[in-house]
Amino acid sequence: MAKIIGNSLSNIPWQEKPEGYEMPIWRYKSNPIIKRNAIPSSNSVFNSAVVPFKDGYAGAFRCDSKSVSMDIFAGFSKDGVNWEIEHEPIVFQSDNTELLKKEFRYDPRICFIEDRYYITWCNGYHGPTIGIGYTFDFKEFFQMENAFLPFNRNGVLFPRMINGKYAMLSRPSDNGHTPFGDIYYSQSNDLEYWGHHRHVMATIPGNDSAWQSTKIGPGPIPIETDEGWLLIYHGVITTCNGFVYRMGCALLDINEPWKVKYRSKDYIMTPTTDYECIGDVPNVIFPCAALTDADTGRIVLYYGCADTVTGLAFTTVDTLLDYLKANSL
Ligand code: BMA
Repeated sequence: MAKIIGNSLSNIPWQEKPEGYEMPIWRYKSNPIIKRNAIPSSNSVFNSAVVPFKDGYAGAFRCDSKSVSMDIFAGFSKDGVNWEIEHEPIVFQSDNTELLKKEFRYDPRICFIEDRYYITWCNGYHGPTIGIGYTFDFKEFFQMENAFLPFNRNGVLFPRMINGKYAMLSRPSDNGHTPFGDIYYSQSNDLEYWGHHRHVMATIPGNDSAWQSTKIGPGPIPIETDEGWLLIYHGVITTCNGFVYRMGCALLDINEPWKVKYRSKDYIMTPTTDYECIGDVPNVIFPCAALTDADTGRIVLYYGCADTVTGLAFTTVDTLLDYLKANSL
């Protein structure tokens, strides 16, 4: 039995694995939990992040508007399934007005570190880069310096310092629908200046694990276990009809997370349902958040479906690690 290092969260959403189901991740039966028109202005609500907050949950939601501009909105839930999303986007405060200029904001992650909730997102500042801000209460939000120069996407913080430094995974990219991309690890003393970059994982060329041959990117905040950091990530293949986004996982060394102990050869989840295969961008599943319960080892994933709606899926730390070890590259 592997152990999740973290809090007990006995009230996370949960459904048992269906009888005879073979894959390591199973879907919530009433998916999608958030529909495309969840707020009056939205065209789509997907690729969103949630965390435990007070006696329920809070989140940062990617809502693309009916003019199809991308922004992030705060939301609240008692049960993690039924969400009330604010009708106006998050407004960040900063003393520096240059920072607040934005072309777009999308694909948020939320990470509680020490005393506050840090939000990272893909921030349009002369192209995509990693924005960072924080909140204590999901009412007031403060923006910090962008972590990197453009171009970068998928900034994902670790939930504690490692070797005395804050740590972040990211995926350097280009200014468009990037046709390449590996995962890197960066370190910081203050969450402002990032360096000591390490390469974590590359795409897999050729035919061996082709679902992750074009680009990969970190998903939810890495889950600390007694065997290492459990990272769930997305992997992309280029087909004659465009990109297909699937999910994989890896186990990273606990003290040197740029060292990969296991990495899934087979994907752990692939678009199969109507709401994953049909939408604004078909055949996309894109995980951005996980809730975990240390007592039971349960993991609840929040993932964007076809760039249109938001789904919920379940697994456990043992289910995922057993599958990973049996199917590692
Ligand atoms: C990526 C990001 C994601 C999106 C995905 C599939 O480049 O823009 O937000 O889900 O493409 O379209």
